[in-house]
Amino acid sequence: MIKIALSKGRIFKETLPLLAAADIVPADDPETSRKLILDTNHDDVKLVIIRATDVPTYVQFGAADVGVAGKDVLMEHGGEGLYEPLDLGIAKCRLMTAGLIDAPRENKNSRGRKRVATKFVNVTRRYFESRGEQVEVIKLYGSMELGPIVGLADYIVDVVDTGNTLKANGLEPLDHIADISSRLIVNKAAMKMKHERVQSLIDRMRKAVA
Ligand code: PRT
Ligand code: MG
Repeated sequence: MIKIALSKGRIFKETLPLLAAADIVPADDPETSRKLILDTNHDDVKLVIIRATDVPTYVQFGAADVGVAGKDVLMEHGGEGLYEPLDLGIAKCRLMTAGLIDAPRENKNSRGRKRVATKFVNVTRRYFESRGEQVEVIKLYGSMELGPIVGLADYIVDVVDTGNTLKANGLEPLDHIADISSRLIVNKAAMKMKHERVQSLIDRMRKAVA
C-alpha cells in the first residue's frame, strides 16, 4: 500500500497531471466528495486529503508514505523525518514581509520591538534573527492582511502570488524571504521499506515535471 497525502485546492489540482503521468488517477474529486481517503485506479494506492499544513506531519510519522507540500509549509515544519526528492514546480509564490502602504510602522510593544503577524512563526523568527532584528511574532491562523489594518501588527509574513490581496487591503510587499513551490516529500522509513514503488513514483513524476 502507498498512501499519498495531498491538500485540496491548488495543490490537488496542480498535482493531478503529475500523478496521471505516474499512472495514478483518483476515483473521486475531493472538492465534491466528503471522503478523506480517496481510492485510485490501483487497489494499493490511496490519496489522503488533509489540510496543507498537516501534510508534513502525516508524512513524518508515516501516516502517509508520500506527500505534496509547499516549501513555505516545509520551512515552517522543519523537515524532520522527511526526504524532499523533487521540486514539482507547482503552486509557485513568494514568501514576503508586507506592511501598510506609506504608513508609519509604529505598533511596537513596550520594549520598542516591531510586531509581525503570521502563521509562519518559526520562519519569521529565523528570518528576523538572521538580520539581527528583534521582533515580537504574533501567531495567526489566517487573514494575516488584517493585522496591520487594525493595528495588531506592523508587518505580516505571508505567501504572495499576484499581490492583489495585499493591494486590496492597502498593503505592499516589502522584503522577499524565499521563492516557494510545492515539493514531493517522502517518509524516510518508506523510502527504505517501499523503495522500488516510491522510487518509481518519484522517477515518473520527475519526468512529467521536466
Ligand atoms: O487554505 P488553508 O488554510 O486550508 O491552507 P493553505 O492556505 O495553507 O492552503 P492552500 O491550498 O491555500 O495553499 C497551499 C499552498 O499553495 C501554500 O502552502 C503555498 O505553498 C501555495 N500557494 C501558492 C499559495 C498561494 N500561491 C497564494 N496565493 N498559498 C496561499 N496563497 C494565498 C495568499 O496568501 C493570499 O492570501 O492566496 C491569497 C491570494 O494571493 P494573491 O497574492 O494572488 O492575491
Ligand atoms: Mg488558503
